[in-house]
Amino acid sequence: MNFRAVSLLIFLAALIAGCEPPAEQSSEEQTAGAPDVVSGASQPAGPAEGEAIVFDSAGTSLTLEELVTTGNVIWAMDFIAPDTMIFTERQGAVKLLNTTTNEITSVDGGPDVHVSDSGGLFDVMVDPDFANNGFIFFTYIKGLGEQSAVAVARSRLEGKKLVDTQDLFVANNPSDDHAHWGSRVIMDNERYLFFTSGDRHVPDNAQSTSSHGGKVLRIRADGGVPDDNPFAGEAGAAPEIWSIGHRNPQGLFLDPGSGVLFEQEHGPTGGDEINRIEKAVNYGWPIISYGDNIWGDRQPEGTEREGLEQPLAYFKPGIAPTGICIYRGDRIPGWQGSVFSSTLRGYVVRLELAGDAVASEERLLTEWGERLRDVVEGPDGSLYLASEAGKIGRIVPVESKL
Ligand SMILES: [Ca+2]
Repeated sequence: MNFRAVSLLIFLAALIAGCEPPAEQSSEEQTAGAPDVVSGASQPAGPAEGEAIVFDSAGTSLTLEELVTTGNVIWAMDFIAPDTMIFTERQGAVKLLNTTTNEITSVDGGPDVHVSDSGGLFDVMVDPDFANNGFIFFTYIKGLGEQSAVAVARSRLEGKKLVDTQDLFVANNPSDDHAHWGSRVIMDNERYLFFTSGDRHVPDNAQSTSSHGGKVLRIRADGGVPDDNPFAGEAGAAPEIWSIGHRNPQGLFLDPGSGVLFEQEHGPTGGDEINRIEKAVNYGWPIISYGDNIWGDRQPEGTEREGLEQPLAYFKPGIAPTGICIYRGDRIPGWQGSVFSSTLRGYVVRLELAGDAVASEERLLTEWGERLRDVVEGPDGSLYLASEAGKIGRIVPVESKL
């Protein structure tokens, strides 16, 4: 059966299930309503109650510790102290988790979030100089009348309260569409903020240098625009743009080991990508893709064209990727330099890279059965995962357990 035929089956299955997809459907949304026909199996069931998940990876016996369950979609995590995580829930809440006692503390204040089907409060990023300035950065959906737009905000955390919240950026492509937002934010060593913005179901946004849609963007920590951004001096162009041709980029990570900026995005169907982001480069969407835009009328012309960058890795069938990080800890030595992608398909992808190529791939935690929203390395060298069911888990070596 060819890929088209499989795609048609997905479409028919979705119709039968009574969940007719919108005009264009991303791999993210397919996992939400339609059966997972591509892999031929529904999401795996979770483990029996009280049964530990133990698995081997890179020569180490590992186990998953489930810390908490909030019941809400946890979108992002970061750390303000070695044992204190700050995390976001898509419905707008910001919370602290003590990763030793598992105590959760609600935080007041923060951005005024517009909540829709798949949008609301997204990423959270702790300023590298947090101990001195208290800054916390967020990406979120800002309501603009009947429409909404991706925004980046900065607050200051005072105890259990976010104060002095201000928008640093509001995207110039507001829409009443309710998906394809992106969005993640990171800060580099020179205190530039890099963040992602999705195409909002307007594929041509991604190729337009006047639109913030479908881009990686770069601003200063105070919201100002650096004048060495690639389109900063161009008439009619959006000066915040750093790279173009992205679809729905939900992962962004600056690797402290290599200095490389990694981006990860949902493709149309079977074209999810990991890219190495460089200034002014065009990553191709919607002109080229390894996926089929089966729900839309804008079909990629193929997989390659001169002048358009190839992904570092692509996934076909898709994995519905969300967060991404590179492991640089010492607690699990075999994982040094591995790329981790959390996915909505109920597993974590681990890639080993060799130069510009993927040397090996494995899928972990299928037995947990969680739709995963984020993956981060903690200060303790454990790998933390967050799920749409509101679970936070931590992968640790078996021998480190008492
Ligand atoms: Ca691409």
